Amino acid sequence: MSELIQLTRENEIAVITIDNPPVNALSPAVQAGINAAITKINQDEEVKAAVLIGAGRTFVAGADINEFGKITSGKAKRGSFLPVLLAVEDCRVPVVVAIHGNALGGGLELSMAGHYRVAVPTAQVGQPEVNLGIIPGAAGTQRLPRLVGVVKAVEMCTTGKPIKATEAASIGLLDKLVEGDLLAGAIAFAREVAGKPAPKTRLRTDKLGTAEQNAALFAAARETVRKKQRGLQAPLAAIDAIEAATKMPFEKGCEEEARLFDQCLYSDQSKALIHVFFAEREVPKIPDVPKDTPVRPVNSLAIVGAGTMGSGIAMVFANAGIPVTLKDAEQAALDRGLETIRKNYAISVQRGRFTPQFVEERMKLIKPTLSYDDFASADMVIEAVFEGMGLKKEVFAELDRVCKPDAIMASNTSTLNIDEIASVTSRPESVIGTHFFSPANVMRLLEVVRGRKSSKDVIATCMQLGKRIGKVAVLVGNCWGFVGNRMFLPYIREAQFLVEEGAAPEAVDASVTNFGLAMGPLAVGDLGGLDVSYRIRKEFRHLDKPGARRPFMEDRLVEMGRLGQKTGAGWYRYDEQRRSSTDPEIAALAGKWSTEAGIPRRSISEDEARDRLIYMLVNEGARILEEGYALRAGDIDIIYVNGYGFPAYRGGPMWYADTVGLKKVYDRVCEFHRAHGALWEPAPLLKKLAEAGKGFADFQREAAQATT
Ligand code: T1G
Repeated sequence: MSELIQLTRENEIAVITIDNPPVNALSPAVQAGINAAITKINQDEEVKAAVLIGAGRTFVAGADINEFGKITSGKAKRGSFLPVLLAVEDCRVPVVVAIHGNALGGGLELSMAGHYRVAVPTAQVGQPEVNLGIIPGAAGTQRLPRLVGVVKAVEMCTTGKPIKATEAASIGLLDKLVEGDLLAGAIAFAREVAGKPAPKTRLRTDKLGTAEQNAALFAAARETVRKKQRGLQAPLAAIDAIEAATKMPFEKGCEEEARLFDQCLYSDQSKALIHVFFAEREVPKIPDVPKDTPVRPVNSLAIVGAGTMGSGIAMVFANAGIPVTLKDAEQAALDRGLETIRKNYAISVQRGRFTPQFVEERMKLIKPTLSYDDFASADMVIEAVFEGMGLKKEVFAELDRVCKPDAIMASNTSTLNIDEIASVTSRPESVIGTHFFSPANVMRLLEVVRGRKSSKDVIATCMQLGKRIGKVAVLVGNCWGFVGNRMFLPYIREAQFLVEEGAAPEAVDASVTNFGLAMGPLAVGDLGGLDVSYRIRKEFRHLDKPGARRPFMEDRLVEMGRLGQKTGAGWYRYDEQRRSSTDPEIAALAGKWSTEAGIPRRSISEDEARDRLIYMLVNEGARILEEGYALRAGDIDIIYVNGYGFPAYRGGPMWYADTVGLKKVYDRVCEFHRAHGALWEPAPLLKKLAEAGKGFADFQREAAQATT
């Protein structure tokens, strides 16, 4: 056998072990190895049953996702895993699949071709292919409904969410849960079934339902997908494939699945989602901070500021089991903070995300205080006070006095200069930015802001901490607005210009929500409060390009007291349940103010609005890349997908620009530059790549090659 597949014997039980670190992905060589092992078992009369198990930390996490890019780019042929699965299912002896860690995608499909499945209780099984814009491609949509029924199969294949082994056992997907040693348990189970007829999943039809039951079920499933997974193609294809399982013989169903799989695999959505998958795994790789950089322990956290952000951050760490000391200057503020935390937890319990017991345990981890004296033993402190440099400097001067020598001191600032904050301490190497996104206990994104003097162990600690607290931590540079907000502010500024030039707010927002963003820029402003960006615009007016056009619409709304959802009116009107409606007063105001400002009003197409919003992001992203404030174009994509509701199936702003073609994007930016002036000055990198016929991906590849 190859080193990827070992075949051993425990007396009359054969054991096939897959050993393809890190996740036993089903590369073509692994598939061939499994096939060879089955052939050997069929030829060995002494073998009465077989166990199939994974080495390392997990069973099989699926097909090797690296292969897909090779297939769609023509560098590799799409093989089929089906013959190997048939070989397993038609094996002369019963095959017991033993699962620990994850059996995902092809891993679950492989296990369903086995005659029996046993697992440790902590294992998870699933068909997550839709997260990659594809569907199960090895009869998963044909065998899963045969084992768990159509409803559960549709749910698992359209959401992509794995289920725990305990649930899988309760619905017949697993035959037994093994406490203790998995291999021993699987061998014992194999001995019990040896010599008996082995059930072949593909021959089962008892759970496939009837045509009339299924017709209603599939219609409802399609409706749900269209609502909850707006714009996504793969979940609908998965439903089609499962429907084929209920209407066709197994072989025909597999053919239909293969047709639908290819349709998805070659789609832009799948290429974008696979890019996001790998880009997210590139993010923790910091060229000058090696993977084995020592990290500081973070087993206790202190937070300064019990406002919305401080309370949310306290929940994030408490949820990860890290004790939190939460400080505010006044008891009333502290009480409000704890009340906010309790309310947020109550919502999570109501939604079934946490149990009351879990919440009680977490609340015990959060200790309120009014005094810095309680910070003395904290491994890390996060400052989350009002966004003013003066106050932050006061806080950090105090932290420098009270924190223990190796404490990490982080600021949750969203725009202020980390180096300036660090300058008031005696230990700038321990100062860093940890920019959480509101609501901190929900949004996955965490920008880790590297100060000029932030030490490598502090950076490594914060990047690793990200995964521990369930965040996607992205290292960004200390420019104004870091990466996300530095791109977002010109984006919302452009939205205002569009209204000032004649577009209705709802049309501006629709131009990007139709593109797939979760919310439009004006609705986002109303959600966060128009006074927030108003204050930022005022505070940083000195940074504006001299003579550049400035938006006036939102400032006027704020001065009228229209702050958005919190005042019942901003760009839109809001009822008590904060449901929005368009406000004719806005159109009247925009018309009046634009005329006064001498701005000609015109009708603006959805394409123009969308291009001006998305390409403003891209243009600023190109500057950030060139100036080195983001390590990779993929990092910018991960920031926008996880922090700003950019559709993952578009890959992120930089990936999307590459799919359009940078020459086309550049030409459009030049067109806007001619029409709208200095704010549309093309970024030099965008110009250079466009003229060279390259994309941001080429820039990233060439930069990576240059550093190796
Ligand atoms: N193929 C190739 N590499 C993979 C991989 C895969 N399926 N899964 C993970 N990796 C790499 C990953 O890039 C990273 O590499 C390392 O393993 C650790 O991953 C035929 C067509 C299993 C839950 O979608 O969800 O089967 O950065 O950091 O947090 O019908 O990996 O270290 O160089 O994520 O412990 C379906 C994808 C494929 C599962 C583990 N399967 N993987 O999470 O580690 S399509 C999936 C995951 C398919 C069939 C269809 C997670 C994980 P590096 P990690 P983790």
